[in-house]
Amino acid sequence: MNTTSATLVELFESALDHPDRAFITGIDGLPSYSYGEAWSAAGQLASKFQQHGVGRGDRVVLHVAKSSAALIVYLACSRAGAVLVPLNPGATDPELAHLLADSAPSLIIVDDERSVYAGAGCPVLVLARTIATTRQAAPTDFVNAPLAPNDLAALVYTSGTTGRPKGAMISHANLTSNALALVEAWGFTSNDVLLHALPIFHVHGLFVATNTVLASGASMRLAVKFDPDTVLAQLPHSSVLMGVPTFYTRLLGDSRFDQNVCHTVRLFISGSAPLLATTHLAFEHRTGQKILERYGMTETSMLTSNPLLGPRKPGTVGPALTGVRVRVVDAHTGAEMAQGEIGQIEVAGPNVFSGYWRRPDLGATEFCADGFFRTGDIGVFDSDGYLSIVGRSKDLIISGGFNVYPKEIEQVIDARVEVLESAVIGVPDPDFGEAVIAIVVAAPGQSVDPAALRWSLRADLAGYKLPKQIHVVESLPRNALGKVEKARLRTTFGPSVA
Ligand code: MCA
Ligand code: AMP
Repeated sequence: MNTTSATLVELFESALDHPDRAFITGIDGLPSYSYGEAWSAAGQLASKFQQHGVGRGDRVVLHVAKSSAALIVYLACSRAGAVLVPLNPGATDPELAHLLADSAPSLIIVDDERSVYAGAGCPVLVLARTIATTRQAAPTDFVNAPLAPNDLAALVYTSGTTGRPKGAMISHANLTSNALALVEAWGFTSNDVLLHALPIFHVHGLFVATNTVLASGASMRLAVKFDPDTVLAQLPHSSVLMGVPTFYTRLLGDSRFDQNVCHTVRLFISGSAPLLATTHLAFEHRTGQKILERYGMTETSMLTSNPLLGPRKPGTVGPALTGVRVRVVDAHTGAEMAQGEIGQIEVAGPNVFSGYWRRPDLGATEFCADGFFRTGDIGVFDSDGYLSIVGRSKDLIISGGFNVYPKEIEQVIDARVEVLESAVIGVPDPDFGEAVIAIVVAAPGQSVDPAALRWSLRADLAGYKLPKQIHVVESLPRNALGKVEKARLRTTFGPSVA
């Protein structure tokens, strides 16, 4: 298959030469699908989408808990030529209202009816019911909608420093080129069994995990979520685990996790957040295996990876993947830095998205004149061409592998009558890597009750964005230019957080 010009449908079709092979083996009570069954079910669902007027380029919002059926929706969107918009099942109504208004879907697929969906003015389908009825009624000989590799496959929302989430426009070619690069880099074959315990509303669980399986004709054991008991029971039936660092620190915290439990596993992969070198070494000590760390972004899919066969260096994310260009540049001049010198990471390649949905204004700031995308990460190459990420120029907190942009949380907190202003920071956390905390100043004549404020924020913010602690202060420290000194706040409030 041509690595820069395939569609997801072609990737899927290439696995159909063995239709009886397991694609999804459901655990936790989830249904299983062979490749042939998944193809038929996706066709039946795509036919239903068409009956609702969904055509090429139309957005289909998917707002459901993780399930096998949700992955069938992903495939159905491709067969129908539609653009999948996966949303966090834990998103609150105010978060959803923005995402629906911005993505302007033609169809919404949900678990349960909610009044907020009505605002989108399009049909709403309940997933379980729809899958059940389409499997009985709809024809299985669905003819795929016309599709080109540069057509959009997905809009994935990511907040960024501007506060409100924006949709990264990801094409079929972006996804398939990356899937094939990862199959090559990680040696995936049809004999592999991926233990899938990641959420599927984001790039790691939805694209990295699912597409490497699809592109190699492998199979996945699909768990509803990461749970140590489930993972320990399933590892002996698996050959690969993909996770965020919290998966690995939680496994290491369980005395049942040892060499025996992982004797069938050939590869443990970590990404989405920095894996501490100490975790890498503790893991090797416990299991005899070295975690393979890689680096990527929503906008770019995967960029670099430690090698399957060569040395895996703790604290690095490895060299660039095949076809991906990564450079480290001076923030002011744009000149490329020498090896060993720290600078801004910029990337280009068939995997890199085309821009943000309905935000052409961001093109000039996010992309360089020669097309490289500015990641906002700061890094350095070593003499072997391995990249290390040493910081971020963007104000971002990564908690348990989820990105939290302080601006978004600050805007919600600042809108409370009792609050004058707030600053949201990330502090070291042994479980989530970083934890979100908020420092607030009460409005004149008002007082802030941290517990009550935290409780009220639940109505507006998904669980992982909720500050784990709220501290009330008289005023925020500011520099001469009036900018809040977050580094000082991190020093003051950081180390004491459990
Ligand atoms: C859950 N909570 C969290 C998080 N997850 N808080 C902070 N950070 C989190 N990541 C909240 C819950 O709402 C709950 O709040 C409380 O913490 C306890 O939840 P717990 O049961 O411990 O959490 P969990 O359900 O076990 O989830 C932890 C998790 C999960 C397994 C680490 O967050 C996870 O699966 N993370 C993976 C994220 C991921 O896939 N990222 C990829 C993004 P309360 O008690 O107040 O109700 S894609 C990406 O980053 C790029 C492309 C890349 O490179 O991959
Ligand atoms: P997201 O916006 O969820 O796609 O997150 C992308 C960001 O996660 C990147 O820009 C990095 O800051 C961070 N990231 C992903 N993988 C790693 C890693 N292995 N080490 C450090 N940071 C990472």
